[in-house]
Amino acid sequence: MGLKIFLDGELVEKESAKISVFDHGLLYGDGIFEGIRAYSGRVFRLKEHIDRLYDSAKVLMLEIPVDKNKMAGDIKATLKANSLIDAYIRVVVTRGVGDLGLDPRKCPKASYFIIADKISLYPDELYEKGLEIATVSTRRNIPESLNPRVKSLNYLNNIMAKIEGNQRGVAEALMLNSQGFVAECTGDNIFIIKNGVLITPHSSAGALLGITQEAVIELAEKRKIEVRRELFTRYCVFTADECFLTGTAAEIIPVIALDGRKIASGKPGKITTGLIDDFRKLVKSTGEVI
Ligand code: PXG
Repeated sequence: MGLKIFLDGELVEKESAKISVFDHGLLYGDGIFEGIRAYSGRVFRLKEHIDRLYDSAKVLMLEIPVDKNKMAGDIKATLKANSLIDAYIRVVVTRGVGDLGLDPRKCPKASYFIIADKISLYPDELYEKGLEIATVSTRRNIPESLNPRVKSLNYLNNIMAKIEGNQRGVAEALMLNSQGFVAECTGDNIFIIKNGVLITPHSSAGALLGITQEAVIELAEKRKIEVRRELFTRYCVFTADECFLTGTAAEIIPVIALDGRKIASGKPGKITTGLIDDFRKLVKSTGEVI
């Protein structure tokens, strides 16, 4: 039995899950998405992901055809239909089918689909050894044109940054904002630790407000670690005691070097590894049961 995809109200086989070439999600990148994970039969922070999806829709004046409860039910139904308890879930809402021309009024109804599939984890080795990252020249969007808090189908600047990272042979690329402050990586938020204080850029620095980022801040506060959301530069990363990235796909992954400079000893730090342990416990013990 093949993978079942939820597409506009029904579960269909992967082979028949198709959208029109006139969908403005494809023609103009006019749409939004969420990447969610389920662990051991529980969807991690489902409410937060759904809230962020509807907030993104609000900003784009995109009317999702169902309410939040129905969306949550559809996500769980997709997991059940595929007998998945550990999964990666992709929810996509597009502006829908319309004539050529970018005016969204040409699209009478938004479309949405849900893909739930097995997760492909990064190799364990990466979590033990840590990543080397590099700063790339592609800057994060300026909030005045497309606010990075909107998780839209327009990921081209992140993709350009990823290409630069690939060319430099690193697993993740660090993106600065237009003023040169550290914003985030192409699909992850960044944290540094200096003198026992955990620091991550405020979303106004040009970053997505990450759900894993929020969870990590809560875990740090439980450990009585001081947390600050503030602007910082590459200098602060070079001279940090520890550094790590967070994201639904990557979870928490240590960073051991930036642009050829080792961060501290060049090994994952103690606070980072402690937070990784806490996070692994958290995802297994919380979340909405499927
Ligand atoms: N910044 C950006 C630009 C992202 O796209 C994050 C930070 C981390 O946010 P969360 O809420 O996940 O902690 C993201 C998340 C994928 C994929 O398939 C991308 C993300 C999440 C899951 C899967 O590329 N991006």
